[in-house]
Amino acid sequence: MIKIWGRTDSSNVQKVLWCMGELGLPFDRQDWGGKFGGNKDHDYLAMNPNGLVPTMKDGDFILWESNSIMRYLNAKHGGGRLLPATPEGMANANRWMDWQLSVLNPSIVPLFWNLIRTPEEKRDPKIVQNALDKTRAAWQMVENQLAQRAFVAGENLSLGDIPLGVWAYRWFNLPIERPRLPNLENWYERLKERKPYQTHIMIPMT
Ligand SMILES: N[C@@H](CCC(=O)N[C@@H](CS)C(=O)NCC(=O)O)C(=O)O
Repeated sequence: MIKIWGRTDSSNVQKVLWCMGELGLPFDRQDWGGKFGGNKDHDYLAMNPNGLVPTMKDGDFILWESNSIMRYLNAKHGGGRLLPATPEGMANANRWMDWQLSVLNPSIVPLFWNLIRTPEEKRDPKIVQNALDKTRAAWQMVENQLAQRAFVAGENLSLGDIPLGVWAYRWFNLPIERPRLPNLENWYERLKERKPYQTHIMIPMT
């Protein structure tokens, strides 16, 4: 049984849970990190020196970094079906996974932290505005990508959609003004129809 350490409200844990849901993989998850703690314990740090969640164990194989865990699970237990078969298609999906880490995350995380995890009187309007501007620009890129295809790397859901879809749920539920991005909205509607998305992503934001 694949083992996962990580709390269910972590965006990075959610990626892995959604991925396992798409692949139909059973798993044994333990609440870890955040209010549950445990992530700075000696034994945990021996598995994941970052002291972050998620961590995965499959047999004797231990892995951290959510995007790498998804790539591993898809290759090892999913027959690669969550990535397009061609090198170009695969690179495209991988590119959006990397882009989530390098561009979308630094834009949207400060917005999420200020609006959801910071008491109103302590919020910094400058950080919020700056994050909002950057996040709108980031989603506009996804909007353009989705003009020609149902999902970011083609007509089927791929690993490229998962890191973006986790944050799309937060984006569409934050108390902010959003520009009209019809392709992004239609893609988000398609994600919301998926059972693993409903189970692992569409939960209260904390
Ligand atoms: N790049 C890592 C980032 C992991 C990460 O930042 N995890 C956060 C939760 S989203 C964490 O462990 N925070 C500390 C905690 O939960 O106690 C990944 O994608 O797995």
